Amino acid sequence: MSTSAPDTMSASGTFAAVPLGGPTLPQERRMVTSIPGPRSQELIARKAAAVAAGVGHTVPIQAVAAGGGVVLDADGNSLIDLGAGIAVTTLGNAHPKVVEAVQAQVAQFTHTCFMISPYESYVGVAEALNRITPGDHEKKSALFNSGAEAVENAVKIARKYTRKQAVVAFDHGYHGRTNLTMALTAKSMPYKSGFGPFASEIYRAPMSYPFRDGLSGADAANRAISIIEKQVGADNLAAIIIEPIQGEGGFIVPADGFLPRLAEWCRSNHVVFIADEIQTGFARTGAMFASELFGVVPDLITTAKGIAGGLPLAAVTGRAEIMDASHAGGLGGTYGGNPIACAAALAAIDAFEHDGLIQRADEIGAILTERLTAMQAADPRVGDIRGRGAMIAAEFVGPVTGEPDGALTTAIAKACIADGVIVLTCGTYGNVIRFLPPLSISDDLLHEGMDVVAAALSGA
Ligand code: PLZ
Repeated sequence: MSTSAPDTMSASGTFAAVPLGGPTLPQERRMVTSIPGPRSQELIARKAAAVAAGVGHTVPIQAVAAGGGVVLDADGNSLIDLGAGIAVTTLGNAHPKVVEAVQAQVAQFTHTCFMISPYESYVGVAEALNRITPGDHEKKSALFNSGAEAVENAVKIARKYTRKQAVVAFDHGYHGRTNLTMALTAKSMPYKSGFGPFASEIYRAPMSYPFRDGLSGADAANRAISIIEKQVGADNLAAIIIEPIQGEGGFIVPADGFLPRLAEWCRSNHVVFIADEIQTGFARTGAMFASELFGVVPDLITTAKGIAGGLPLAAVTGRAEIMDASHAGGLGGTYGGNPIACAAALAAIDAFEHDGLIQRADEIGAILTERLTAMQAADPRVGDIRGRGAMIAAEFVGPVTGEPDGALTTAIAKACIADGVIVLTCGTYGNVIRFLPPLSISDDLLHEGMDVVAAALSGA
């Protein structure tokens, strides 16, 4: 790690010479100031004065560029990125293919509204999603702006198709912050507290959480199905929605057999099985979609985050007969499938399909797992290590009690950030650190990041 000031900073303190993101940024952890440095502090103060207090932040820096495996701040610090903007810049920030596609499109036209004057890139993204999502049945897609909006629309579509109303979501599930998706989200603080009343006809079933419930997939599925049958009734149930690996809820990987059994129950009961792959999609888990890892073919799948290399885009993709149940004009939105976001998505999907990223996710996962396993062998506070591909987490517990240790987790995350490594926490009990690096990170940088995590753990 170099501590000298970056040669890219001009006398006036601007970053004229810093390449605008992309893999040409120096791939190094470089701490020039403590975090936050003076320029970052200035921005954080302006933020406090100008931005609503409810919009939080995890890393107190002013980001000025990002690419490969680093985020640069305005003070010249270069932080190792193990969060990818919450699983968004899976390809790497400002990926050259995405930059090129966006630049070409933005100079051509920025908006017509697809519902007014359709354009090719929207249709191209729909075709690509229909092709790469699990299952070889006939599929259709609709595009939106955010994950929450995609989830809202998946529920609309399922209700219209089944002519039923109830929706089941799962313990620890996260589906967004809009009114309907808050109702689907499990955790009260910070997502729901004080923001009710919530949408009606939402019910919650127990998740398979092997580390805490010890149940087989079949037993966990039967437990959930029994509750659904008793408390909701298949006759009333339009859909169940589940993240194949839960994201915000703690990177919970269900036991084998859990998802297939639920999907099969849905099929026999005219209930739409919705896989929320907003966090797990697009090579993140070492498969194009995590559903594939569990052998399930969802009726509907929601995607966002990694889909467009950082531009806001989201989608619902699924069985044509379900997707087509809505009347013309029933689905849409002014910006849904914006042409710049669609151009970015076409470039991103091309990279996901052709640039070896699925394999890279597994390589990154192997390094993360090996490093965390070594930490666990030396420290019983590392209770569980889980995940797939480049979506790996460690759950921290009291070594004797096995109780969640949120305070320890917060302390480790804070120490990592202070030392120039961006990590994110998650979990119902706030006791999970999740690792979601961009797949463009180098092995060396990833190892250096994990060295910092290991030091933070032993110091905490
Ligand atoms: N479904 C599975 O992971 C977004 C939220 C961070 P939006 N997760 C990050 C936060 O604190 O707001 C997410 C997800 C899953 C839905 C969503 C919602 O996606 O694009 O944030 O609306």
